[in-house]
Formats: sequence, C-alpha cells, structure tokens
Amino acid sequence: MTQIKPVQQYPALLLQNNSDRCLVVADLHIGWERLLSQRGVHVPSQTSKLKNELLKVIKATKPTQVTFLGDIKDAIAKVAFEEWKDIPEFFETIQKQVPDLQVLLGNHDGNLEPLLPEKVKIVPASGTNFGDIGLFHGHAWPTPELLECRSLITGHVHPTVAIRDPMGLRMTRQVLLKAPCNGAQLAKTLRKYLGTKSINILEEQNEAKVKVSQLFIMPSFNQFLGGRPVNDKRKGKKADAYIGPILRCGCVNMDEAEVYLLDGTFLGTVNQLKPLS
Ligand SMILES: [Mn+2]
Repeated sequence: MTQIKPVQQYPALLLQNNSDRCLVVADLHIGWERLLSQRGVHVPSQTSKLKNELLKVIKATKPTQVTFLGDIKDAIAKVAFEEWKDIPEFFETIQKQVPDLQVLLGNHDGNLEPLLPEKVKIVPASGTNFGDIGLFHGHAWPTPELLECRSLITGHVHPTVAIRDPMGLRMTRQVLLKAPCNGAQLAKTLRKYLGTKSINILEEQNEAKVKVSQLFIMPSFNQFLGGRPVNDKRKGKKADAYIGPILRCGCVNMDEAEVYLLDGTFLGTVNQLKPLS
C-alpha cells in the first residue's frame, strides 16, 4: 500500500511505495508575475524562487521521482518570451537532483512540451498512478483506470481557507483538503460521460474493482496564487460552487472534506469552517 505524507511547511506530498519515493507538487504557474506587469506593476522573474523552494523540498524528502500535477506555466495557450528561457532552465536544474521527472499537462500547459528536456515524461491531464494512488490535474475527468486506486490526488483548485477575526479582518491560508469520494458514483458518472466501450473497469460486472474512497486536493506550489476560500459561505450547497468536473458531479463530499494547514494542523471540515469565513 502506498503511503501519502504531507511535506511539513510545504505545499507538497510525498508518496512512498517501499523504496520508491514520489514527490508531488501542483500548479507552479511559472510566469504568473507577467500578469502583474500587464497591469503596470513590474517585478523581476520569480521563477528562481520557485526553483529554490522546490530544491529545498527535494533536499528534505530525497525523492526518487518528482511528479508535477499540471499547470507548470501560467500563460494558457501561448508561450511567453520569458518562458522560453525560464522553463527549460527550471527543469534542467531539478533534473540534476532527481533524474526521473514526470509532468501532467494542465489546462495552462498548451505548447509546454517543446520547453521540457527530452527525458521528462509527459502524461495527459486525465492522469496516471503511483502504486495504488491516482494522480490527475482536475480540469479534466480522471482516466477510468484510476478507479482501481484507493485514493486520488488532484490539483487545479488552489484551495485556501478564510478566517475572519472579531475585528472583521480576514486572513486566508493555503490548505490541503482530504474529501470523501464515492467511487461507485464516480464510476457511474464516468460511464455516463465516456461510455463503456473497451473500458473494462466501467463495466458493471467489474464494480467490485472500484476502490476510490477519498480525494486529496493539493494546494498550489506557487504560494502567491490566490484561490477562492473553500469555506466561503456564498458557495452554499450548489454543486457548481467548485471548479473541475469531479467536484461538480456530486461524488465528492466537499462539506465533509478535512482541511489541513501546510504545517499539518487539522482545522476541521469545510462545513465546520463555514461560519468563520
Ligand atoms: Mn489548472
């Protein structure tokens, strides 16, 4: 059984399968600072900060593999001038420490492939597995094969929690979410959207093979990115309050999702935290 361990103080997870150690990070959004310069605020490239941060996590966790869970870059379809330089350099540096790198393509990763060093493995957003853990980006459905995994891990959402103090001041923090996920219902939903043609796991006689029971939603590795607070009262109970098909299809119980700060502190469930936002 693959173990899932949050890396204390960092938006990262370490998956451990005997001697294989896979470090997972999501949503780097390299080049995000260009959004500021388009609005008249000019800051130098922040890529080296992200790189140094990741090198620190690698040093602390000694992974045998690093998986990037999508949205490596920020510009959605095009490649910005800075990215031609920043992204190859970023991956070359990381690869010197950990040769085995894997990248899932997120919705921001159009035209990313030519920027990656040759030996980086590229995986579609619908995902792949590490032991009995399924990994996918979250703007797309997970591939049905991942239903056989015990847990799923996704990015894309950039979850945060908001807490308002008695003075009315509001602080937000990045969080890791662990939500109950109804595997049978997810299988039913995928059957409806993808059909059963040649997809073995979706056929009714294979129902017993469906193992998914929880979904981890990772904080973005880039700590400057905002995300709408998961405990926002305005979200109400509407299924469309969250982004990505898996969170909208009703098979993930977000109200009962456990909310953890990056230092591992358990804050409560989303439902318990709603009055605080
Ligand atoms: Mn995304």
